[in-house]
Amino acid sequence: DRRGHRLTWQAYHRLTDIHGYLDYLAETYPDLCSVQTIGQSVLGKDIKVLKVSNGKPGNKAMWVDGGIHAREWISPSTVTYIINQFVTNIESEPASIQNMDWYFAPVLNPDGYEYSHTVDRLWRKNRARGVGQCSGTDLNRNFGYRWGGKGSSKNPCTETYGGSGPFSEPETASVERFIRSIQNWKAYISFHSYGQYILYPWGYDRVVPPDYKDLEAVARRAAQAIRTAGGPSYTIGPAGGTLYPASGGSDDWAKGVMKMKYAYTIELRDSGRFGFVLPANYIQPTAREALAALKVIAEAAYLA
Ligand code: ING
Ligand code: ZN
Repeated sequence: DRRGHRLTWQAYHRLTDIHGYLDYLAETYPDLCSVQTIGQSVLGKDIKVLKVSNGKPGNKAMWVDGGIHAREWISPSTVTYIINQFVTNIESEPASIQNMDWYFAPVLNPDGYEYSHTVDRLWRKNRARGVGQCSGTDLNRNFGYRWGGKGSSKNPCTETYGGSGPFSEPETASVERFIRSIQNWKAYISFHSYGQYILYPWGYDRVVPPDYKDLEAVARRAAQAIRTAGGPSYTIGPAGGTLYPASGGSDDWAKGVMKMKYAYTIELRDSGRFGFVLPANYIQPTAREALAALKVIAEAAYLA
């Protein structure tokens, strides 16, 4: 097939291969999968979302994204691994997975992802041209809830530059527009690396939302599922209090503005030995445990 093709999880893939895989799924499983381009990056690359749905009216909706940060290659790989498991095994999955509208965005920062493959392996931000010599906005400081507060910078030369305003970047603006166009969201999950954390709002400061006990309980069960799947220990807690305060994060916006109850940022492997440059032989074990965690969140969202 010229357009779509399969993928493996033994190597990290370039953007065109990941997009080709999404197209392949839509062609091969038209009753289950569809691909939408929700917008374009700064440099004009497509931002693609794969919807996996049995089409039942009244399904709840779940959002899963990866690749907000360019160098965190394990994140897009994990999202495509999860997609593959769901699509090829849908009839053996529980109701919480079958009767749910899934929206997967494996690479939200396509320019940065390609730049990290071709120029600078440790690039984090998007590729917006700055005013001076510094380029890039941190997309995980550019979402519109408590934008510009603690843990984000006004200086375009820093790694946590939040942009000129909330949703100033086409990548985040596309996500906002798309998520606003759909109702019935129950959960938002964003995969990052590294550190092995399951984090929930708030990120903007060391405070928690009123229903944090629900988020904490589900996070605890998700971390336990990771251990049961043979994975390592993941630390759970509110992002601001557990890692560091960071305003303008995607999960804060998902919960604070879009009212998606179960909003999580999952920091995948490892705990620092390889960091962002995680060898490809870790893709499958890492993605397998992430799938176990996601299933726990899906079950809670299904019942919510
Ligand atoms: N860590 C996240 C970051 O954007 C984070 C931590 C999580 C911030 C949730 C805000 C909300 O800095 C990585 N590794 O990107
Ligand atoms: Zn990240």
